[in-house]
Amino acid sequence: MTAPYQHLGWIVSPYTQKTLAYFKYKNIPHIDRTPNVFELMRSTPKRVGKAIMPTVQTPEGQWLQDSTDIIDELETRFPEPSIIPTGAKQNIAAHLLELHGDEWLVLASLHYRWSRPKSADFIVNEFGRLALPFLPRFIGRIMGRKIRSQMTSYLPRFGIVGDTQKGLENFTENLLNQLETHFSQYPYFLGARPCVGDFAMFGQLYAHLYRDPGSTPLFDGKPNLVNWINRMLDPDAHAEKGDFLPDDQVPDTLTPILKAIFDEQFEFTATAINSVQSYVKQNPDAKRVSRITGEADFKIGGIQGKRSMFTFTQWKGQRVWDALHKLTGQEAVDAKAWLKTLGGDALIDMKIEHRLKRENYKEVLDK
Ligand SMILES: N[C@@H](CCC(=O)N[C@@H](CS)C(=O)NCC(=O)O)C(=O)O
Repeated sequence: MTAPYQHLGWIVSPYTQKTLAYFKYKNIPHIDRTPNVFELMRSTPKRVGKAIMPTVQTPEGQWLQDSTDIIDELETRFPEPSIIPTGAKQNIAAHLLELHGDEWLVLASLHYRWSRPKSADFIVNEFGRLALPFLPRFIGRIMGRKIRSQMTSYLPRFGIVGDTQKGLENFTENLLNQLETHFSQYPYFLGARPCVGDFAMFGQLYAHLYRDPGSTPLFDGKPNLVNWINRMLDPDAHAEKGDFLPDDQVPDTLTPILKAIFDEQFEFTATAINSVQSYVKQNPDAKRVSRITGEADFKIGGIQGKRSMFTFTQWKGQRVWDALHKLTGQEAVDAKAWLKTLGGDALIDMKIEHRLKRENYKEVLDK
């Protein structure tokens, strides 16, 4: 018998919850392991280049990293039921939601975790318990505090400082209300089957916002959103494997969410992608682009801030761009007309001449 997949990560990590939910939904035989601090700091960098989670080892011994690469690879190995819709609009919507969960909702996750003393205290304990399971709690807490200072040192580069914190709360409250309305009518984002966007959004919503005690009350009075979380957590208990909505329908209840993505996140995404494009134009011999390409203005929940632009944003944003720009003929015309109703001009007009790909767990220019 072949060894099952090994899935490594911590329950408190949103990207780990994303891939774990995927393994469960697809019924892929796997062992879910919690790496301790030694495995994380010493072995993981040898396997995938840095201390990060989640990581997955395939039965052949290959290591996969980045939740998106993990899911993409497993989709080729376990294609049914696919979490990537084939309808043009549904496919774009699924990838916009993926981008939103992975690259934008993470700001809210970080903000609430570290600004709510009840959550921060809970997480210091969790970090200690997960990193050093064999040592007494008080030693675990020392380690937990060390990880907390590393994590909170990242907040300014994501623009999570000063007034934007109020913006993040406006954004989160609106989003959760919109999700409650949506899930009161549909089991998943695009009907009776989860798409790649369900997994990305679930990771953030569950691992941080719902599970951390300081932000759990955000879910009060939102039974339908909580039911969706429970479906994502335990797909076996909700066994029927349904389909995406017919005729490439994207529910109207997603319209406010998609409009907000274009109004705020996508504007920043386009700026970050342009900065990579200009860098390559000015440095035509470059093989790599640095991980951070500079600072830019951004807006969240109506509040303006400044944050770093990550090259990674292009790699993830390319997936949405591909979903649109692979279309031809009437399908492309219809998709663009639909995107215009959502304020998606930045996506329609975006030019990506210099693409990025992932090689050895890093983003490099696709030359
Ligand atoms: N883009 C990566 C992000 C993974 C990630 O940021 N993981 C966090 C935990 S949720 C981590 O390990 N951070 C450690 C670090 O970046 O130093 C993915 O989708 O897998």
